[in-house]
Amino acid sequence: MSLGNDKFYITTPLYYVNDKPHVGTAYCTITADVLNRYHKLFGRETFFLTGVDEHGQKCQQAAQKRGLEPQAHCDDMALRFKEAWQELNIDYDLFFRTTDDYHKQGVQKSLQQLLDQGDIYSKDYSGWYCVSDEMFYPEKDLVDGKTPEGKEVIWIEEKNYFFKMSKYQQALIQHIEDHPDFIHPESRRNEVLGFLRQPLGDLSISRPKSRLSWGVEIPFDPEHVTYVWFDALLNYATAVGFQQPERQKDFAKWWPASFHLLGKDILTTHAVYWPTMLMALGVPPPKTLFAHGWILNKDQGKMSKSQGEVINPLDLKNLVGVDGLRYYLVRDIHLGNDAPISEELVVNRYNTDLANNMGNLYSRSSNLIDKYFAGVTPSLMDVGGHWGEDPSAVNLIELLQKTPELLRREVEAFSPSRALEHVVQLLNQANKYLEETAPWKMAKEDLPGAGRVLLLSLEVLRLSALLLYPVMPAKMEELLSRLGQSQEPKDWSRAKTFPAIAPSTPIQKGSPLFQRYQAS
Ligand code: ME8
Repeated sequence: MSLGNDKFYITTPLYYVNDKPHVGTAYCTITADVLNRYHKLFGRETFFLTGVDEHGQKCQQAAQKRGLEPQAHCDDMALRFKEAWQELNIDYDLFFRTTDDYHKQGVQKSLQQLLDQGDIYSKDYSGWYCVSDEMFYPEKDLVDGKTPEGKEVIWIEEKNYFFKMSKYQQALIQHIEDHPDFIHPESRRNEVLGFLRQPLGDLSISRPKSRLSWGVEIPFDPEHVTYVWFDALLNYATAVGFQQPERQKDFAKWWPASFHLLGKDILTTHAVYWPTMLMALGVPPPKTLFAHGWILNKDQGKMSKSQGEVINPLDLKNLVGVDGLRYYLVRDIHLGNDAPISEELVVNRYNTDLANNMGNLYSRSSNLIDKYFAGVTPSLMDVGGHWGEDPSAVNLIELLQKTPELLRREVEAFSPSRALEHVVQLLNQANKYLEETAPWKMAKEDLPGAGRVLLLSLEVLRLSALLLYPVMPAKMEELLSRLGQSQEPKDWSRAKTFPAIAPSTPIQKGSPLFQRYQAS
């Protein structure tokens, strides 16, 4: 796919503030953070947006339950999300809140524009509404009087304003057909095209204040507030300056967004409501929407705040560290698929890939450098001036030089789990090379030979640390520093440099990089 070489603007959904973050929302946010950090490493200027969705009935009810005013409830919840993201080392550029004034004004301007151009009308409406999803459901879609996912619906009769979404149905179908990268994975794209084979209705975009007062007031009817999805979706554009004349340059710079990451549960709102809203407003749709799968609970159902049974990401963090958790989520969950999570799975992955594979390579190499080379790297000249001709060294160097591009290709194809496999393979091969050559024995008869083996395994570690830095920023920073690379920039040219470690670089042996986790 072609992302262009310069800018990358990535978003997560804005999470509802009806409860605190859990491992499902952490999964989406960590994945976006990792993708963002990769694109930065590839040399792009990036912008990463996340935040919270504060309006709507769901939030109003959650505030009522706590005996708080909605704004006080939102302030508290926004803080909890921010704290969780800080603990998980999420490096966002903007934390968005839909209650911010500039956003509310952007929503009102958009509504006014659509009214003025004849894309909004009002009518009396009745239908089945699901508060949990904040959506109306057609009667035919209900299963035993509930939503297809089994959530409660209530009957509502009221005056609503409608956006003429149906007017843009053909243009949307055309857009999806002309832009194969617009919706990923492909199965989801087909799902949306299937949905669009039926006539598309218009979208109710208001709620009477008598039922719901917590929302952005409709600018042309103060008795109504804006439908929460219409308000929240606009965040992706108002965040970078949409409808703010003083920020036109920002908007021109960042829009269209490169990548909206979202769960498959909210694909319709993003793939149908959002692009038709943008088309009506005269703004191009985002480049790519990616619908990821669900983190499953014990019963193989979606882990969700409304269902109650959720894992706190911070508990898993206490087990294997932030980076261990981040690594598991990206390595074991193929983006787009559903996947289970449990302490056992997270710990197994941590032990296999991090404590054993990477950790062993580092501890063996650093210990031997300490023992035979006084803790500093020999120069290649001092150990024979070449890497040796044995096929395992030649193959390992070849793989090392290929790995950055192999990884990059997978990241750009939205497949970070496969990208990580390339690094794991490189580390596996380096460990095998160490086993075969046994530098701990070789050092006694052929010190230069052992030096070459160790230099090569340090090169593999250095490159792996750089390539895994977006996934495990703290641990890989530490590893790079132990390898004497803390002054080196983390950029793509360094990924392409071989050899990269200067002669006489001190290598710290230190404590294990990843302490092996022993189940109690
Ligand atoms: O839908 N597994 O907010 P939300 C994986 N406010 N991802 C999960 C998950 C799970 N078990 N549970 C939640 C909303 N997510 C709206 C969005 S955007 C303009 C408005 C993630 O709090 C997943 O990305 O219900 C899902 O789409 C998102 O959280 C929904 O969060």
